[in-house]
Amino acid sequence: MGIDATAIRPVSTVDPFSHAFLTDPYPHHQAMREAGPAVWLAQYGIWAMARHQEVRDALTDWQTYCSGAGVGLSDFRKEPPWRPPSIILEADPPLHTRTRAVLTRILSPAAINVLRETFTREAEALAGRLVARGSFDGVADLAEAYPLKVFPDAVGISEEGRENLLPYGNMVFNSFGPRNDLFEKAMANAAAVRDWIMSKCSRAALAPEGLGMQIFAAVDAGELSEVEAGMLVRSFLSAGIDTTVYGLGNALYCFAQYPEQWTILRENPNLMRLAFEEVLRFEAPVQTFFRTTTRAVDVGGVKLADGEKVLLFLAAANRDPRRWERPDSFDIRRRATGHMTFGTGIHGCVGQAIARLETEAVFSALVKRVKAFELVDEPVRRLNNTLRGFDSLPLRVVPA
Ligand code: OVV
Repeated sequence: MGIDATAIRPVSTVDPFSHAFLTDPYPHHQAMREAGPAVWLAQYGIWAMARHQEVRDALTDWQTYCSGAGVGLSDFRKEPPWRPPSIILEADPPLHTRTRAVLTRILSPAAINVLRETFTREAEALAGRLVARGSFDGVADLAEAYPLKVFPDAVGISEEGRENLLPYGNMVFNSFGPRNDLFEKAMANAAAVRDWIMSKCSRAALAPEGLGMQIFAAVDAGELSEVEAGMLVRSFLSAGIDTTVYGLGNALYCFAQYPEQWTILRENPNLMRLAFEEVLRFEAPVQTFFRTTTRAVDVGGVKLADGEKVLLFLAAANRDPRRWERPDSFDIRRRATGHMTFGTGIHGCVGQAIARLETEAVFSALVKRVKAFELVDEPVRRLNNTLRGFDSLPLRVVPA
């Protein structure tokens, strides 16, 4: 009872959702890693973890660190969520086990490989057009254009209204943070965007052969209800676009910033998969996710109570010097697998095969055609409470 004289509580006053932090998070990540295995963020009354070991341990212990109370700052047990919770992302076993099994099957590497021909053809055509133009915006013309074409096609949704997909992703990923300016701005026009998304999630709206209709096949097999199937299509449309858009943009940025790494890739195209892992480690498109404790837990001597929000800094784990040599250098030849950008454990990214396929298709098409990328103007960041990436990347390419 009473005060535990040995208890330690590292504290930080930093706001991880401020413009300053989001613009350049890396010095703050370092400070949080050095402050302790878990750090109390006084401004929000939450815990944060920034070391690789602790982030990994939390992600692999879903019994202690649950997702059902939401994977953002908001605690769904205390305040109503802005939309009905995702039945995969914001769910725990046993519900999660059942929904996850369906998506694991539909998005398995073997199932996704069926898309390779189409994805490659689209990437070759787009890369050909852009390299012929010579200069373009790496974000609008490539990082957004490509996923916005191939992913909705693969899911099987209509062409009409696809301009709602990016605003919806912006809403979803900003909503994991506090109700700050980024959140409020993303929610402008929320009702119309949400209505369009939901209208695309029904059986009637989906093409017969797509990934969306494959979810409805699981209803016919007795694995899901009709309503649950629609909710999982919503998960595709929530998680499937912005993540890859930001990932492709960050990859372009890395290769423009470190041209010698592009040269290495051109000389060894077999490094493609490793190179993508290194982009994900070095400039993680998804920076953070929250969990909520289900019991009191001791994290390396720091005591967390039951029912507390824990902010997991995936991107800080990715540059933890306890885990990585030269963590702040972008080196496509390193073994970057083990980064936390896809998470790990039962909630580890279920769409990673399709993310890898998109990136491989785009960069295989570029590696044949582009000798070098040059930034012709300052890249402009697009700040987001969860994602890290760009609003524009004014690029010129030197053709191969
Ligand atoms: C991984 C992720 C991100 C955002 C939304 C969802 C999943 C969802 O299931 O809605």
